[in-house]
Amino acid sequence: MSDSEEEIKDKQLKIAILGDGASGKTSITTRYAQEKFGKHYRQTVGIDFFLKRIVLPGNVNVAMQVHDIGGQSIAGEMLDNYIYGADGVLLVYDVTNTSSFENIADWLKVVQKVSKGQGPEYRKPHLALVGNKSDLEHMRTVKLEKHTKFAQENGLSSHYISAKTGDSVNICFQKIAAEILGIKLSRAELESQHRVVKAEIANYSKKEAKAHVVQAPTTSICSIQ
Ligand code: G3D
Ligand code: MG
Repeated sequence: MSDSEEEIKDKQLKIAILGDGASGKTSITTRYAQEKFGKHYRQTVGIDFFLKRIVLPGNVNVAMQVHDIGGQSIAGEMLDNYIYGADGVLLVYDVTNTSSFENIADWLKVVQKVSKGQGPEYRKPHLALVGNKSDLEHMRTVKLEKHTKFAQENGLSSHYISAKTGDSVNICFQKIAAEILGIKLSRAELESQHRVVKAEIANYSKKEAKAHVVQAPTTSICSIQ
């Protein structure tokens, strides 16, 4: 077996989801990791994340570690911990809420500040601009051109998704993971939403008032409220 065949292909990516309150961060996390909408796990202190395993072309197994910042505001003390070491950051806004889009510039600054303070070995995260609630097209207030311009000017990848319907959620994460790892997705893969293996989520004690996410070697565990 050649070296390249023996190469370990398991990767883990840390993905942080940032954006204004009510832009849909928790819904996106829940949709992606559990393929559900509306049954939110409750946020708590500390770092909560879901782990979802996907397979990218070339049989690259990727564990997507998705961090939802919860109730953290833009000035939150814990925020830097979420951002630090992230391979990818989703900057989420609500397409029906103009101020959530305008505030993306500030969220971006927070991410850039974390990168700025690091040494030369620090790898800056892939940045993605995510317009959520695309199902509410009729209520959209943030024009497509504004979204595209901001993404281009700031070197962000560009995505429209709906956590509610699930539209483009998987492919958004898939594209971001592929981009980070330098893997090219074929057209068929870009069109397919079915390369996801499985989200491994176990019910934790319902008695717990707060959610806990415990990282186990092969799965993530969280409580679902
Ligand atoms: P946050 O975690 O960023 O604060 P949430 O945002 O995920 O809690 O979502 C805020 C509200 O927006 C929720 O409504 C949620 O149901 C709704 N929402 C999230 N994503 C979508 C979407 O894609 N489409 C639509 N139509 N609504 C969405 P409530 O009423 O529960 O506060
Ligand atoms: Mg939330």
